[in-house]
Amino acid sequence: MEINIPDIRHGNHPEELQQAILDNLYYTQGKSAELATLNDWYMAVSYTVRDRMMRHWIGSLNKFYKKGIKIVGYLSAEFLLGPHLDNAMLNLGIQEEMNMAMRNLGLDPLQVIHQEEEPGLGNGGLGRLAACFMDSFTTLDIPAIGYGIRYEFGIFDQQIKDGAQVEITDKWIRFGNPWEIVRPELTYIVKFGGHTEPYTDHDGNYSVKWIPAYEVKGVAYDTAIPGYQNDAVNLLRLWKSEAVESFNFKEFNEGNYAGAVDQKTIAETISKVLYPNDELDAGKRLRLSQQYFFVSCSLRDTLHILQARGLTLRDLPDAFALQLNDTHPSIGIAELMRILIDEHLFSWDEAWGITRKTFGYTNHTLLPEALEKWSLPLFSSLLPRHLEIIYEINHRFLDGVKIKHAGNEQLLSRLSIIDEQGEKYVRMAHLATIGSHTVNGVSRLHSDLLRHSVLSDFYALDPEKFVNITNGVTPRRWIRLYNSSLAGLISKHIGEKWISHFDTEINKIESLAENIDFREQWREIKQQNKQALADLILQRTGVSVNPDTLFDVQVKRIHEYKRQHLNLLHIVALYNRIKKNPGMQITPRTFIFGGKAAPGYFMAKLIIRLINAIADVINKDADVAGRLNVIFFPDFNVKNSEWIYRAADLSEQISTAGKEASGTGNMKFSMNGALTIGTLDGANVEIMQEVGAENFFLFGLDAIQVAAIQSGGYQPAHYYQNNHELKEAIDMIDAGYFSDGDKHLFRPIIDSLMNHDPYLVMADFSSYMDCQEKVSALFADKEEWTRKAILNVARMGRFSSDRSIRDYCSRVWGINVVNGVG
Ligand code: 26Q
Repeated sequence: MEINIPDIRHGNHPEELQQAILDNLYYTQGKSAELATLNDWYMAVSYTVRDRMMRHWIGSLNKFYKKGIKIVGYLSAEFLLGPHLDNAMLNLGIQEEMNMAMRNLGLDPLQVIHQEEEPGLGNGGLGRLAACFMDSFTTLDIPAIGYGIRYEFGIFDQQIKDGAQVEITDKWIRFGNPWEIVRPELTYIVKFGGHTEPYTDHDGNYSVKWIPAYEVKGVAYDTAIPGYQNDAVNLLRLWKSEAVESFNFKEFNEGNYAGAVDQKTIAETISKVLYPNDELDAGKRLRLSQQYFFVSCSLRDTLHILQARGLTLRDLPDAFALQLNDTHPSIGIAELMRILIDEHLFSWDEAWGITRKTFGYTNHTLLPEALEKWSLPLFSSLLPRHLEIIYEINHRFLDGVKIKHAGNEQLLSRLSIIDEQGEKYVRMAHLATIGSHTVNGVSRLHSDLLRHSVLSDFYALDPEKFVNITNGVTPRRWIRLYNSSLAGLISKHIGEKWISHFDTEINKIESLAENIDFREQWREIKQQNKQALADLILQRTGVSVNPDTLFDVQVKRIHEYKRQHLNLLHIVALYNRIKKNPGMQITPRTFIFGGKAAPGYFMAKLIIRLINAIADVINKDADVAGRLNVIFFPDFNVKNSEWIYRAADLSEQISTAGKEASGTGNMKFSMNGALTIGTLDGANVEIMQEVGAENFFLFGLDAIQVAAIQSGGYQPAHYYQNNHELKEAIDMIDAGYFSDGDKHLFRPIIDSLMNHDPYLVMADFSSYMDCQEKVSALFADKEEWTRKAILNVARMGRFSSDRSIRDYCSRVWGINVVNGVG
């Protein structure tokens, strides 16, 4: 049936758009233009843009139901998308027209765009990676569905009160979300708890029935992810938990009925809030419920699509590639086995073959405290049938290992999915590794460390299973959208192809590094970006900073391993140098920090207080005025980052070598023309290799030296004794210089540094200081600095998430990418 879509919903002339905005305001929202608030206008504008995606959206949905193409199911507990509106306008190619339509209505387009509250459905790197990958999937025209959780409250908003972090609930859907479409007809029932009962089926086979204690309903909420000017759209399908209206009384014991009201609350709690921890597994029941909830809905959904395509369960590995974004969705391995065996009566071997061919596992961390493990009592009380299946997977896996390694009990206990030293746990990284066809790390170094540390026994058994896929970020959001002046300058010289073919095109600006006019324009843009950030800093913090100073920026989650306190020790040492020698020549700097601390992470929160304490003293001290400023930029998130990356001169990537799996902020800075000071950690190693060691400030111990020092009786106090600037800085903090004489406040940081220093801050201090000297010297040479900045951008092609996704397609998913090679 041919349906004529009225112009009002797809015309792209400014006048049509203007009329469409009014139309949405009136008919969709029931508001008159006279009474409309800024938020009403934002909603009307967003509906108007969404209408323009609908044709592609529906076209893409149809594509999911076509045979013969493999769909990627990207399973992730987090998607940190950032604001939709500007991105959607860019990708649809209607930015100018929409801006004109808004202006014609008397609206300020920037105000409308900045009205959007971002969906902060992630903690940091891992969630943002998922968002960049969604952008790349669609831009490369690869059919993909992102599966996750529609948290009612995303990552908390951060306020700073008296120098300390205060967490505010993130009420992102308070005023509605124009980008999602709820599908009340698309729901799945998820079971929890209870017990299992063996029985014999019609054919006399041993079977198991799971009798759950309660059930929860998952409702699909869809958001369109548009590709960059290619008419393609993919789907982000997030699940909201709701109580099932009617209980299946037969399946409930009489005694359980009274608990039905409690169960309703439990049901609605599951998708309530994002856990704000990253890199720390708390082992909480609700967290496991969240994971199982979204994975169960998502698997059922893929099987539904499979069926609708006229395929059978045996076709699953050819029809879908399911990627596990860390272990958070790894319960999916046991769930797919359960569905195949208990519900569809597959043999174990056949089910296992299908499962192993369907899943791939991406590891994002080596930190022991971040590796997910669930205590057996908790696991069996929530997912009794899955635990039985995991035992069976483990049993069969270890039996296989025994064939070659009989009697090696230690090896078997190291490989086992069940950790049996002391209290017993399910090790999710082991389940994910055993149940997947491919395991990948997120940078070359990280993948090597995976092979030779955490997963070394698995690597020895099956080396082919392990690959590296270095992370990347989307140049659409991170350059074109969030540094539009620089994007304009680049396009003026090499055209616009770099936006969709960054990896092969951006090096065309390399020769412009030698062009003095180009360098001049480049600097002008950087200067404007710095001025804009300075204005925002004044507005948000009340501190006035000078855009002529070197903007030295460290923005990322606050973590001891990321070593924000190493940065602070450098600042205090510089401060002391000036105090002792007020007339000295130094390169004036503005130090900018930003990042959230997990609410329960005491040391991280104390580091925020220390940053603010040091900022307070330095910003008020007339002796250093104009030469040193320290800023803590509150509430660092995707939206605020628009102002920050593009304004940076220097990018701080100073984690202890071997601890940062990849880092992606490092890529965003470098792509926006900041130079990096960094350790040989994560993707820094590859960034340095690409941009050239002469265009990168390297310092510190490497991962091998770190391991050696740590195993050889490291004594941090030794460095304190032997470096007077370090001693002085530590002593000042300890003596209460930055805390009005309070000697206790920062004692835990000092104690940790002096007695344990697990992240080798003390050992790397002098190398860091020396390297910062080189930074200061180079910054004084504007032309040389600019030349290096341009070369950084020109050589960052490899760090486009388009390249990452192509690598996944060829090395993990077995997908042929049509769009793409240049
Ligand atoms: C686990 C259990 C319970 C509650 C929370 C969690 C949890 C949540 C989020 C554990 C880890 C995370 C996030 C981890 C993360 O963002 N890792 C980062 O991933 C990036 C993308 O690969 C890398 O670039 C970073 O190096 C890595 O730190």
